[in-house]
Amino acid sequence: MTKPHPAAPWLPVLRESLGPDGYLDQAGDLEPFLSDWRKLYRGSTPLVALPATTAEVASVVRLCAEYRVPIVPHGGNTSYCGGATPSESGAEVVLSLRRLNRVREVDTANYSVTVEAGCILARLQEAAEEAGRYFPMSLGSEGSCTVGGNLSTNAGGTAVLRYGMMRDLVLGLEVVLPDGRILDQLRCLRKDNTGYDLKQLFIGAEGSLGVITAACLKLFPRPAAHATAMVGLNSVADAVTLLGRLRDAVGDAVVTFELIPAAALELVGRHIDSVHLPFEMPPPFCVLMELALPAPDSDLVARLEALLGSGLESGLLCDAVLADSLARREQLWKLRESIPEAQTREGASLKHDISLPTSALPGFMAEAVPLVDSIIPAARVIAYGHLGDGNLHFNVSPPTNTEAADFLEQGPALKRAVHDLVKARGGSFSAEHGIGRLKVGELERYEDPVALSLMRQLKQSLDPLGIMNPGKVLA
Ligand code: 2HG
Ligand code: ZN
Repeated sequence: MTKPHPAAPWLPVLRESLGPDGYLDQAGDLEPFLSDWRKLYRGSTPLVALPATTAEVASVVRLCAEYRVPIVPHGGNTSYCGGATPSESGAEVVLSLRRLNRVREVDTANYSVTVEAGCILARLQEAAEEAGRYFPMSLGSEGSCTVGGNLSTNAGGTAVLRYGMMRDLVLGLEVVLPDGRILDQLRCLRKDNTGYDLKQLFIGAEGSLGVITAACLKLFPRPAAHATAMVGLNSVADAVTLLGRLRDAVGDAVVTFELIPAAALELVGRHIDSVHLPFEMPPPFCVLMELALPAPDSDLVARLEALLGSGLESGLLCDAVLADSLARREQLWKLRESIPEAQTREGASLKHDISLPTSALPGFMAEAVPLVDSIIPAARVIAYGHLGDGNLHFNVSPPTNTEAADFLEQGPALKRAVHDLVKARGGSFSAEHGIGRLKVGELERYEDPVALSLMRQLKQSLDPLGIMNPGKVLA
């Protein structure tokens, strides 16, 4: 596909249909839409469409289908895989959902909320809170990512252990199909066995099968009691054992269980202002854990304290701090949430968003760390994150005093080795960040051929013109 001629017939038609507030086409205004959050890609586009209603999205898509113009749906631009960035061809229209951002309805008795795709996640959390309810999706980028992006990438975050991924939070969906028809599955039902569950097709499809315009999502009782702690451990195996003990003791109250290796805390301590490192002697691993219950429960902290006490006595834990105030809780969370930024400030890094059965993580780590060292001697493995979900951000920083370019040259070999090992151990090379443009080749390489061919058939039957986010998810 090549850049449209400035007199391409569809440009004025699109402008006319959207109205003066409904698009951007000046170079300065287009700029923020041309590159992804990680700056892996830089594309180009003649126009960013800004429809404000589902009907307007449908008419943009209908016109694009008529003129065979590819569409790149765009939310908060926080994708880790370049899923919302136009290609370099300059022939694709960006479709920003940011004006389609209303919370349409909170149904407190049904514990549900109907919200439009461009709504910022933090705004949705507030709307739930204002209604005395709770929306649990919690991400580092929640102040700028959108519900449509969360749905399209099936976002994860730090409360998956208790509440599931975005897919698990969806009751109904409204989608504009690649031919401009509106698929109305916006039912707020927990039970609905009426044939194929079509909405699931569009969740995690990264805009390649249609444009999600609204969703009905589950709400929950607001947690009223919290207990937060950071503990020190000698190994990943001990962390897995601790998780089992916690779940046995308090069940679903375990919301968060995040692994933080010493190397990650070291980066945070060096690069992030006003952090308080919890332990004088940094243990090989820390875990940030949070328990929560909907009803006020003054015992929750005491129960966690007792559990940690017996963990210390038995030698499972080497250290522990319990948050005894809101300020302390926030300090502990800041240590975890600052890791991505600290690693970015440290310089180049190679990221692998992997998942395995939680039980397989210790064995994986035992093999993966020496494997990294055999490819890039003295590279620093910063494998952190959602251990409770079996999902680690197996990120690698260069050995100290290494040129970024020399290090990054090893990226493809490292990725191959890490992903091969993940595959061999029954895991996934994309746990929560999606495929986007970055991992199209990985999907081709690792996905079951029957699954891949079904995916291609679905793409072909829903989007025969190939105009929905081309080059993302599938080549
Ligand atoms: C997190 O869990 C994010 O903090 C970012 O998913 C992970 O930077 C990363 O690799
Ligand atoms: Zn993550």
